[in-house]
Amino acid sequence: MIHKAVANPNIALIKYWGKVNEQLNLPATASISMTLDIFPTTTTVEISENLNQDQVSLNDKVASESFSVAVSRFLDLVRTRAGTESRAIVQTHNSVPTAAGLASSASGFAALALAASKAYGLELNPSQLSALARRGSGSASRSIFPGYAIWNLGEDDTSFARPLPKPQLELALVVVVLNAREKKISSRAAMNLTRDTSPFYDAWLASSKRDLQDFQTAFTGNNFTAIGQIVERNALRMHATSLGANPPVRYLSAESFAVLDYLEELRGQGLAGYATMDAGPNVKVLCQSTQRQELQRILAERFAHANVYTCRPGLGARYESC
Ligand code: 2P0
Repeated sequence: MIHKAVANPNIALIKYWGKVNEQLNLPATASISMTLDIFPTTTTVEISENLNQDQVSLNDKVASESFSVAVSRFLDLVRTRAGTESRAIVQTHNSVPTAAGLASSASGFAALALAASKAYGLELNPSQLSALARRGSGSASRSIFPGYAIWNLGEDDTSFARPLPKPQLELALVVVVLNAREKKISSRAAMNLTRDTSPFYDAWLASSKRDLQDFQTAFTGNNFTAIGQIVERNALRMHATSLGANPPVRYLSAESFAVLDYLEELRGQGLAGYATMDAGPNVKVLCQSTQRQELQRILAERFAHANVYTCRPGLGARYESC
């Protein structure tokens, strides 16, 4: 039987940047995200008793060695829990355009966790599913849930995400893809290097804790200006601690800052967008939903070679039996 699951990417509004346990992907700080309504990953898992190793494909092609190994290691976790050694055929499709520069590990491991746990007969509640997805990629723990999610600290079984109540505010993101090239250093390597070498890392941990509290106050109070300011400063602080690493981790480009400059100018004109950036130069602009199309238009006009997308809070991971 083929088990199919679909999951969407998420963007952290309060970032995860640093682990206390690398093997288990246990975060050093809690994070908050928006699951997007675009670019789903669809994954099917079919157990086959005739295979002596997993067969993994990505976008209809045999997957690379590193991708296949990551999938097999993840399936090993599921197999251990299920008490079986049966191998599986895994097919993954990312709908994110290669030019989008949006990480697919969050949607990918969320979809794989759901499809694989069903295929191997595990009965997991959403918290357990989130904790399992976390083992593949930390940020995947948040893509299990629709809308907004908070991923808490904890031990192996207790570090999972949970949904945040929907705010009255209708928020959106405008994604400005300045450069879709593969990042120079993976976020996994960069966050470890930052933790191990940046003199600003402890300050990041302390400020991130405050940002999280402030964000929750602003979010439950539907205070968009405060939400935007906190989100932008939290992202810049993540990049600041990374810049302090040795060697420095420098993800932002001059053009990323040009977008930030322009957003500041636009805010002065009543078009309110706030920036957040991840492990690359691309800028995601948080705004109120009513202004998303105007922001998309004006940003696409100013940064003419960029691809500019808009999205809103989307669905969590879902299972479709076939
Ligand atoms: C986040 N990022 O909170 C942060 C902000 C990138 C910048 O989570 O090592 O792929 O697999 O747990 O989740 C990207 O890192 O890292 C990430 P692993 P992951 O979204």
